[in-house]
Amino acid sequence: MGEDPDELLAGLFGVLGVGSDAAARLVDAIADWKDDDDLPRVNGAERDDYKRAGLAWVPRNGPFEAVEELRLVLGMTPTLYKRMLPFVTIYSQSPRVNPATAPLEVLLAMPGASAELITRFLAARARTQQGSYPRFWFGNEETDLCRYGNGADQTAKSTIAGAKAWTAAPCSDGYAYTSPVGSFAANPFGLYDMLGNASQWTADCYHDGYAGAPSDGSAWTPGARFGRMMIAVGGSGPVCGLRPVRGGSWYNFPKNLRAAVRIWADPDDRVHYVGFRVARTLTP
Ligand SMILES: [Ca+2]
Repeated sequence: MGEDPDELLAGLFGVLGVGSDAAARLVDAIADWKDDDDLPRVNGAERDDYKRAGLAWVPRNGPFEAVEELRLVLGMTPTLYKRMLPFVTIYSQSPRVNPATAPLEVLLAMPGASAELITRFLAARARTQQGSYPRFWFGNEETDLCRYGNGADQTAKSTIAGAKAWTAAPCSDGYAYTSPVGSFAANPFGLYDMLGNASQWTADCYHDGYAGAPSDGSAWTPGARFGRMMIAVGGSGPVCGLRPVRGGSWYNFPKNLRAAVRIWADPDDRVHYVGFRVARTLTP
């Protein structure tokens, strides 16, 4: 969504119940307050208008220095000022909306926003809050892990020498080490072994965060910047040296049997708990 400040303001006034004519006057008056000339916009107000209104002050003709200045803009009422206060702030640069934290009123004020779109967006945003998803794709119970994948479990504890002290799932999945593909229940997409058994190589280059990641599900390879860990292990130059592995393995305890948990590894590494998934692109 675009973020033209005037459109954003007009939208906010609309959400706050201001009629469109009054909103247009306020938007222009606020712009006139900030711009450095004395030429009023079509619906705006400059020095002469303030004088004609009998006010003791004139527009600043510069950026707002405090949000309280809004009270002085011609056409602003104390009631409206109070109502818009929670949704406005003074920016040193151009106004921006942070969709991750913006309240409903501001989201609705964004150009192109519709109630339906914002409702869907808020539902999606709520799902990204901590605790809004289960630990595992099938729920939260560690005792269910043994139905859906092969992790460090009671079988491993009783079979593998030195595993007695492992933190393991409180159930037996029947396999101490790797298991044949498809030994456990599939997920709702029909995919097997999405947690446990062997951790999966991914095509992504390792990044230390998700900012800038592709949103279409494609591998994050071009222009890979260094993650902190790549620097820590002495990587040099813009290469894709480390790649994430995900999903956990027969060797991992419940905390790490999740797709969201990733570790990095060098593609040259050969580790007994890391494998790869063969995929085929189907044409409809
Ligand atoms: Ca196991």
